[in-house]
Amino acid sequence: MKRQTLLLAGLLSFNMAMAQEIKPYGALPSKAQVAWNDMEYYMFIHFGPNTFTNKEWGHGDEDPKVFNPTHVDARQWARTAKLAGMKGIVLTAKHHDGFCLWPSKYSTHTVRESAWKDGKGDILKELSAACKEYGLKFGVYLSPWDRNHPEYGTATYNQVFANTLNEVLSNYGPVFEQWFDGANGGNVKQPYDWKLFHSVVYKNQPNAVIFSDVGPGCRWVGNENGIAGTTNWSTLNVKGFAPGADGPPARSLNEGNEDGEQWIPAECDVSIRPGWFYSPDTDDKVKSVSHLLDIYYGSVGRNGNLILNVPVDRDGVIHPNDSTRLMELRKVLDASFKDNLAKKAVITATNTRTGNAAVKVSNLNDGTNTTYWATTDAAKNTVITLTYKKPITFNRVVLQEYIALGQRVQNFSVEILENGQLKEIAKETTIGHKRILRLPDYTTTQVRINILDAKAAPVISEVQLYKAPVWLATPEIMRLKNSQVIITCASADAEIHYTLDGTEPTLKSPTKHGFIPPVIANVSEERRKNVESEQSIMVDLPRGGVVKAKAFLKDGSSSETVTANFDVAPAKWMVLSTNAAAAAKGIDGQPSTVYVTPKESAGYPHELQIDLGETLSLKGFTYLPPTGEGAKGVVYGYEYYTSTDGKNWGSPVAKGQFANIKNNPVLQSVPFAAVNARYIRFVAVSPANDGDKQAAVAELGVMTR
Ligand code: FUL
Ligand code: CA
Repeated sequence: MKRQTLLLAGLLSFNMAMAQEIKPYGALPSKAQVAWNDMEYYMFIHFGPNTFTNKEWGHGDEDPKVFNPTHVDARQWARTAKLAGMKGIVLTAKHHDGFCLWPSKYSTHTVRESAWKDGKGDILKELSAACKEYGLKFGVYLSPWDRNHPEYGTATYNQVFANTLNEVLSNYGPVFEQWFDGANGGNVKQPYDWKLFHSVVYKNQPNAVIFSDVGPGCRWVGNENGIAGTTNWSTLNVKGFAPGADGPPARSLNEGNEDGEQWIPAECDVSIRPGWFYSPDTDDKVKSVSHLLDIYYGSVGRNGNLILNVPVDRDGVIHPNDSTRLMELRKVLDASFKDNLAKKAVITATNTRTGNAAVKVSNLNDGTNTTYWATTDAAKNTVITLTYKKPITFNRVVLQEYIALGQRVQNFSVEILENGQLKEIAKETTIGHKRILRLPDYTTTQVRINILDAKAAPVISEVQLYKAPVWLATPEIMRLKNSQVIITCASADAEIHYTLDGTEPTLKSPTKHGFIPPVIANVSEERRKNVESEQSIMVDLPRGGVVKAKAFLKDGSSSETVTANFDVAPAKWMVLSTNAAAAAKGIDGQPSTVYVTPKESAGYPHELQIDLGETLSLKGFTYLPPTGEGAKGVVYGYEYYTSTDGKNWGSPVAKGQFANIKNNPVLQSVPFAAVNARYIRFVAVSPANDGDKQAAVAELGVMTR
């Protein structure tokens, strides 16, 4: 009898413990993936022969002697990353040209064959040591696509690549991330042995997170702009998909799959310049702090990690334009997340789970995401309330889920108390590792977070509120077809000043207000949201030139300076080839209007003939492809002809492929030997996306300087 009672009591307490324990939900992260998500922000470095040849994709036939940085300083890279608040560095150990930044035994296209340090150097050795010194994690990018290796495209190449990987992963200490690039723009397609490659990674680095379109550690976010979906699940369905061209659709990569079968969180990759490799041409095109803030909130703020590329230059250091920008960004981020106002709140919640010692409401505002709060399993519509005696003003909400137990929240909203009434100020979907909402200033004594739907009992680790300082938006410069330059600024009350002689604008530089023509539709949506008033300035620039603009506030504060370089304006240009009316969109000065060849046309090649209306000495051309998700008609192979009479075109003055244009559809500049011409002919030879029959031109331009 006595024994039976004991047994019963034991069973009862066992049942109670079962009820209190939080059952994990769905696909779960590994310990390494949780640690990886906590890193949030780290550096990407592209460095190699392309740094010296102005290329994005080297052909592998370049003389290794071109790689000759004058004073490589990997400690400067690491110091810059550290001061920028980054947690690690991933380096392109081997890009598509096959060039190895270490003296690999398995290649003859390496630093050993280069002019740098008489062939005795090793970039991986220097960087891994510098990372260790500065307390940063170290990661490597190795492209399986190899345009140099003689065995590429043969049955023996996979083993060569496995050996190469093994060499890198066994010689330079711990590696937190192995970056596998899916790109393959060549004619030879090698069937990769991913199983073999992964086994080499895990054998050497069991805690490495493997990046690719389909993970398994983390996934590409589907664009090279660094922006994740507002809905972003860390789970993904990967059956039937492979890295590269066979990857999941862009939307799945961007938003994940709700209830996806594997935990493969998003990593947002983007370069601080238009291209991934250094080029002196982009020294004045380093992204503004405003743009980088959009990226930060669009990645870290949407349950993604941000890997920001900062290319090393020809000297072998991070260029001052880039490092200065990183420090400016750090300053703004530090100021934005300095004082967590949630810590001062009285915090309460409906439906707090009882009987589980780990669950506490006070864990929600203790400043760490290792502790959490949770509801009972049955709870629906849970509310977390932050109450203040005196009103607070905030404009950022940070939420975190305790992801070790799975991603759960599907819908939530934020409300404040205003004049005794509850007012909804935001309604969003997923949270995941971290969600940051950028809001206008709100002043209130009560903030409510409503968890509206969740896959299972919500488990939240942090609720934070901040008041970020206002960041004065950078002016935007654009030129219309009629050669008028318009400068706008999205910050209310800002006064724009500009220069046309390359000097830094000051309060003494010219300022002149015009009106905003309705064509100015291409300011980013993020920025539009906060627009309260806009102003614009018009300057006529038919022959081109450099425009610098800066916004100033009455209190003396100012924005960053923005620079735009224009060549001859398309004011007199006319399309001579077919579909002239539609094709005019390709020469209207507007990046947002795009000429796409008709759907029913036969397919490639396509061409555009233009009368420039005058004879010019041409030194190159520019092609702006359409951007945006699923853009049709991005051109890969091209030929470019010129003529003095519009009839005789001769042989092309330039031909080739726009490297990496599929994933990074930015402005392409192709220089060629100077030639006098009045007519130009752009031939689209092949598409960037296999099977695409259409060709598209957002803008075609000439280079006369
Ligand atoms: C892409 C590559 O093709 C680019 O060159 C760059 O390395 C980028 C990060 O990944 O797939
Ligand atoms: Ca256009």
